[in-house]
Amino acid sequence: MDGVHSGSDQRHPSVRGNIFFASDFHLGIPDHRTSLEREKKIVAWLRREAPNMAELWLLGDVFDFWMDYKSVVPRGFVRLLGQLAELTDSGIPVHYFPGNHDQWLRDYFSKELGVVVHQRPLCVILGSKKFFLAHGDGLGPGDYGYKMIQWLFSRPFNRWLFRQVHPDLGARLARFFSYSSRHYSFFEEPDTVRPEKERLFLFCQKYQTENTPVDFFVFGHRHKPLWLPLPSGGVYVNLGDWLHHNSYGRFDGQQFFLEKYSE
Ligand SMILES: [Mn+2]
Repeated sequence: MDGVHSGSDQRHPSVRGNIFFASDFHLGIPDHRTSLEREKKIVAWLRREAPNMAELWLLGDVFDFWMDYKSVVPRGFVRLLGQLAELTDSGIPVHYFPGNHDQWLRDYFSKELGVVVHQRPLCVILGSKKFFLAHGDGLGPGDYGYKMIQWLFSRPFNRWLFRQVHPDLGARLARFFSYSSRHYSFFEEPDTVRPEKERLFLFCQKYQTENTPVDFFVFGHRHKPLWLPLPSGGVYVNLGDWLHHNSYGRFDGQQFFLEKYSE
């Protein structure tokens, strides 16, 4: 498949401890106080798991808006940023797939925080299982308007142009776009999930018939924790979000669990 890193599957033959997966924290919304409470909860969760954490995979939309300027860091989020640095400093690999809300990442996360940033979906073997990992936006059939906007946003010249806008104004513009996209992804589909209508489910089904099958497709983006076994084998897992569900994935090297954090 185009754009997937699968040529040289990274191999992590033995997993010591747990590999954690989470997405869609959307830090920054709906207001400072609520976002800060959520951030503290996420950090408490990471601290709790850290002693037994083999790896951490962040599957996008960690921030409702993130922009890597050349010399300016967006205000806020210091607790999470500090916690990520602490994890990588202690030798725990942290991976990050930018989502549609935090796609404007350049090298701050890799240089400053030691985080491995993945700009494309990734096929990877973890423990005894094969995983397909991505944020999940733009995959599956249809959705052409959205795909076109994402394509425009991904052009290096357009990104350069956006960085020329004053950060205060840039952040306001981004909040505007981010609102439209959030509105879109939250309300477009009904509450009950019908697999035959679920774009990512259709994507997984197609992928399984055209490629070496994988055991777990793990995505964010949908804001609904989902565990949907595929007819041709494997499971489509959606990590949910931390706006409503505080949900995350845990893989112990053999089995994958979809869990919820409670204090
Ligand atoms: Mn999201």
